[in-house]
Amino acid sequence: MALEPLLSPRRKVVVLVGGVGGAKLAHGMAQIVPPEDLTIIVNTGDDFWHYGLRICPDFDTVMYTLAGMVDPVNGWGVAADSTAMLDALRRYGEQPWFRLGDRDLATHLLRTIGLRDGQRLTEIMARLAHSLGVGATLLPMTDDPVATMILTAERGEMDFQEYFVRFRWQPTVKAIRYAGADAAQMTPEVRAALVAADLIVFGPSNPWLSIAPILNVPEMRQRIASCPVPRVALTPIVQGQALKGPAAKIAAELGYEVSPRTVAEAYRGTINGFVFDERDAAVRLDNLYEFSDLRTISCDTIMQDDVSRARVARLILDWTASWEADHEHLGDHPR
Ligand code: FO1
Repeated sequence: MALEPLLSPRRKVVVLVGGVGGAKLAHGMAQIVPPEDLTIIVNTGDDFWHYGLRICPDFDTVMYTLAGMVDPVNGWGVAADSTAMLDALRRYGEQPWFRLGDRDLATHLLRTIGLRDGQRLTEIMARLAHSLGVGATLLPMTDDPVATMILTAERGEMDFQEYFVRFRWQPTVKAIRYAGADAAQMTPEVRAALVAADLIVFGPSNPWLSIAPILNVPEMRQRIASCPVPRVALTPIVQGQALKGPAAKIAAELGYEVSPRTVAEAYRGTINGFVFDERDAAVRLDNLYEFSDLRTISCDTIMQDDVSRARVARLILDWTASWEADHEHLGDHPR
């Protein structure tokens, strides 16, 4: 649903996201940024093989959200999907712990066949997203396999979906690694989007589970850090709690203070702007990056509906547009 037309000058916007939380901001941006100016780079560290199918939960979550067909209750999967395939698996004695709906299955089938035929994930998903009517460009962070692995105190190391879904993020996290990230390559599409970007936004996604895998793709962190444009992150932690999922629990388990300060610290060296929630106005964010002039702003970051998503997106666009009067913060070559 388009709201008002964009008043500030047209800018190329790149948004980095994980799943449900990030998809909300991506959706807010999609309401106010022309599709040809919007690129969403999506975490693929959550991707895994399941019953012979390649599942890309974060990508699909963003795609379904922008297509207006995401399940409104879960925030992932297809709205009003049926479960005949899962029921049939149970009749064979299987105990499927990952809920793949019947319509959702079509996405996994076509993705898996495309990969088997040697196509790149970027190309396959561009085709599927286009078929669903998504106008913005959605890009996997890389075409190469990267797997977020969780070292837990109780059960040793496990892959992300086991930790997140099978064990309902209850095990204690001791460490996280991004297997395959070292060998992954940045795609030409991601590189081109970053080169053209006038604004880069990190969604209110989990810094360790969703954004860090993206930043760990070789070249990614350096390229983003050296973009002479506003690079703004939103906190997923509000009033000591995660907006959704295990961000607060993991922060505590890794020994960090559960606050937006920790989120901003996680992005040190990469961002030059940070959005935190007005409910955390008392949290001291000054002196965060002593020598780097991190700009901060607070607002109501909760994005419950279409209107609040567009409102947060608009705030980021307007706030960062106002920086352009002051080029010093953006490097020598302001866009
Ligand atoms: N999350 C769950 O908590 N339980 C599920 O059974 C589940 C199935 C699922 C199927 C397709 C899909 O695209 C996403 C799915 N998710 C499920 C969400 C997903 O595991 C997480 O939201 C992300 O990986 C974390 O960002």
